[in-house]
Amino acid sequence: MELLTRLRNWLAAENLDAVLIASRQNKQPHLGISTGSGYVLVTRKTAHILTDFRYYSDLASRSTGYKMHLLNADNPFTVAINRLIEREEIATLGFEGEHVSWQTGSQWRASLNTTLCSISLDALRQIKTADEIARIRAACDIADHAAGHIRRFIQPGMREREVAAELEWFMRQHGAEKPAFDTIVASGPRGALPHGKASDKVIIAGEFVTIDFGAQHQGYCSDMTRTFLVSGQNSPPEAHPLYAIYQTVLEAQLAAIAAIRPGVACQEVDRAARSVIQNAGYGAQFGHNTGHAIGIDVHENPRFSPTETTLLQAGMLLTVEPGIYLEGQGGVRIEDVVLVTDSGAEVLYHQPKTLLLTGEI
Ligand SMILES: [Mn+2]
Repeated sequence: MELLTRLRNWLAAENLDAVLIASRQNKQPHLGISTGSGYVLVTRKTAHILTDFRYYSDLASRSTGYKMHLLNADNPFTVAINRLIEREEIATLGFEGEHVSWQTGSQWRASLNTTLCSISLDALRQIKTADEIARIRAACDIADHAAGHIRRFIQPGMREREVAAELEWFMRQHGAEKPAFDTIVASGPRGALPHGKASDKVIIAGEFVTIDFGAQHQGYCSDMTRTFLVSGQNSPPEAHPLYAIYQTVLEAQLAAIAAIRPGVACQEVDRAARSVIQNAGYGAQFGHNTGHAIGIDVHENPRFSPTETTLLQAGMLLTVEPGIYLEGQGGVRIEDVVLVTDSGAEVLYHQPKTLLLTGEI
């Protein structure tokens, strides 16, 4: 009931009689599954799930505290909602304007007998419950384990796509429902592409390879990046031409983590990382945010961006992932998921962050 209590406190604060939830991500905590179909309606006193034949019995068996409504040709959405609007005297109804298409919104405005208000439920998802933290922790454990496996697996001569396939297979075998997003494997010059999805490029000895991936577990995501040096050349990691930028990214990543604690503005954490990279002369080669919140979606709010003024609170989970990208040469990114605790930050991964060679134990 914590979820509904939180939502009803929010309804009171927003002066709304009810909220109609249509987005996959905001329905998930109510439904227990991820689906784009169906709706959740929460009023000050009651809660409803409206869905069709395909989901009805599954959702009815999962949910407690919600009245179930079967949508079909005799009871279409508009009729069912208008009946509830009348019965529960809903004068103001919040809906997720950023998730509802213009076409649907226009139709609702024309057909629903209430005043519609565009709202965002993002803020309600920023502080995770103990159950959500446990699920994200488990998703992170799968990724952490997979990072160690894939580092030992990578050999010169493999294609990036083979590495991605092995990584995703491993995560599935260890409890992931699916990858949290398209796996990035970017080797050599492709490392300069921050979102270089795994390609047919062959990985060569002496290249850096950046792997950015995550697991979805029980509906929650992890997100992790490590950059490795591909073995097969005899020179030590310290002799690599990109070693200095690796060390700079690592220093920036550690500085950002050290800045995290409740009450600190997100932009201060971004600044902690960005100033290290700027002072090393690579400010222009770090063209993205330092991190983002994570949960049901891989990318949630708030962000560790230069302009984000949101203050950190215990129970938030965010990534810390600075990088440096040198066009034509390669790149480095290192990413952890961090839980904001009462006194600071807990990093949810245990894999080392020093520059490591692939293949070795
Ligand atoms: Mn990320």
